[in-house]
Amino acid sequence: MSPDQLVDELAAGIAAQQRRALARGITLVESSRVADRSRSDALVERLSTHEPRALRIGISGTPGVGKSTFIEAFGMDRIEQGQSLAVLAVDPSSQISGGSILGDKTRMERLARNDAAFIRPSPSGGNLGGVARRTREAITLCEAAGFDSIIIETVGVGQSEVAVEAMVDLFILLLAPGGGDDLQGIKRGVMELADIIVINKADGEMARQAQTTASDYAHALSLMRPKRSWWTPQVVTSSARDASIANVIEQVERFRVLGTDNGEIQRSRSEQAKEWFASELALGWHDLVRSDVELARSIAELERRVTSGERTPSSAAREVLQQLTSRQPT
Ligand SMILES: Nc1nc2c(ncn2[C@@H]2O[C@H](COP(=O)(O)OP(=O)(O)OP(=O)(O)O)[C@@H](O)[C@H]2O)c(=O)[nH]1
Ligand SMILES: [Mg+2]
Repeated sequence: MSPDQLVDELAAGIAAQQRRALARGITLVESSRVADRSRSDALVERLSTHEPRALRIGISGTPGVGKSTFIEAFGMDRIEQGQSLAVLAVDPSSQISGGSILGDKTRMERLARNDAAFIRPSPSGGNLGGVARRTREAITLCEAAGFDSIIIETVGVGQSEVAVEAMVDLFILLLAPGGGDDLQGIKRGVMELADIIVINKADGEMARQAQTTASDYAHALSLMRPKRSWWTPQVVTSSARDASIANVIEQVERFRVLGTDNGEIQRSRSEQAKEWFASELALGWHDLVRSDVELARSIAELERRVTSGERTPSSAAREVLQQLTSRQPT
């Protein structure tokens, strides 16, 4: 099969909502083979739309806080409402721990068996930047395959939340009850990313503690500058065990309706696309320099001179750019 035929076939299959084509398409965008890159770009370009179709939801939280269990409950609820969803599980620790993929499969048992759901673990290869790059494209493919919601699950390790937040419409942070004064060591910067903070496992003995924790966070949030002009971050309690995730669903729906009606979800996507373009350019620049021995050597030499004070940073930078622009295209 010629490369073009492959792209045609996958694009048609994905648009026709075929699982197998979607899975193969995601494998293609995740491929690190140079030869696959242009096909993958062609496929993504073919399938991207400017109009938001699905709601893209990021869900993050520390290991064991209940992300997978929550997503299963959330997903089953959506399915009962006649909707479909895709779950992309990005695990930045997968190389070290062997990943939570097995755990996720068992904890999302009902979802995994349901035809209205599509679950896909994303290996990170230990490179978070790489994950972000490919996960965005996987989202595009899932959206083209017609899912109503796309969930990106990531284990919170600081950096991963930032990467995920930049590719979703709505960011949910799951926290455990308790934690006391230091607010569970959650960095302020991560809290600021959240549209909805869920105090999870609000059941049994932890139910009351969860309420206190929710008040603490609501107070902390009220002192921060809200991320969006049109949405005040919400703090809600939730329990997947008691099947009481209605609080969260209500807020997600409110967000979806508001953000769709006022056009802000669309606007935020345009902004994200612009930033994505900038980061692709920066990454491309890195790749270019790394693969060009002569240029890399010259930069290393200029860096040495800048460090020793023989050259100024700006003139050295200009020299590199001049070298680049004076080249004959190969
Ligand atoms: N009491 C209670 N326990 C819960 C709830 N949700 C999840 N758990 C339990 O918490 C543990 C971790 O749940 P997971 O859903 O696997 O958590 P996770 O955040 O996906 O974990 P990782 O993927 O390993 O980061 C399991 O033993 C669950 O049974 C809840 O709402 N209430
Ligand atoms: Mg999990």
